[in-house]
Amino acid sequence: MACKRGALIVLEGVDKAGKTTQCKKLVQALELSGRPAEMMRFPDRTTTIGQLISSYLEKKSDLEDHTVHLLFSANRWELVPLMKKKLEQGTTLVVDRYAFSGVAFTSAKPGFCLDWCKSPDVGLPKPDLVMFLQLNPSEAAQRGQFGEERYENSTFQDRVQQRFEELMKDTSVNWKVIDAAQSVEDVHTNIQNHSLNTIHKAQDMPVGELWK
Ligand code: NYM
Ligand code: MG
Repeated sequence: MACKRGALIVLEGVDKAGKTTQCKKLVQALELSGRPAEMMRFPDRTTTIGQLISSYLEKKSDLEDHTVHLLFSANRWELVPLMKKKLEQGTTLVVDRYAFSGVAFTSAKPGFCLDWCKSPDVGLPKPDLVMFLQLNPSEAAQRGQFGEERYENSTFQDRVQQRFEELMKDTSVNWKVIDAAQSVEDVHTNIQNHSLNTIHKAQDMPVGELWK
């Protein structure tokens, strides 16, 4: 390798856990310390597929449940060439949601099992680290109202949380649970420590394949 590769770092968690805030702070901190880093988020609503997803989430359109699941996955796959390029160039990617959200949200719907939900994402670039921002539902509720988008209600979010817990039993993924009830700064410090450790370890390893 001409240069050390970047790390693929994912933040997951239910809504209101602080993922977006923490992704931004992490990218800023890495950049300040001279480590190239960029933020990505899924769904990426800017692509053609992303626009279909966005319209579904905003309840402007209806899509059959399997169909929308596959669109979320396709939206990740379409960005894989770019992700691989960035990682190879030495840029660390800090990603706001990934395949784990995909599985947790669809499998929270009736009639979907974890295995079916995982299958379209098998083989995606494997995150070197997945940090789960843990926040119990009552604390999340204190952070304000849910928005108007699909899935943004506490009954559904409870089911999503249970599905994330199932996914976290998989020890082939490098999960770290972060207590998101701490202050923004304390959560950040925690996340930064795990990330620096991961960036260091990942640089000499090839990027893996998820769930393979
Ligand atoms: N979501 C996100 C899914 O249902 N499947 C997926 O694969 C991904 C990545 O989209 N409620 C859901 C979770 C969120 C919603 O996310 C939009 P955000 O981070 O609020 O834009
Ligand atoms: Mg949201």
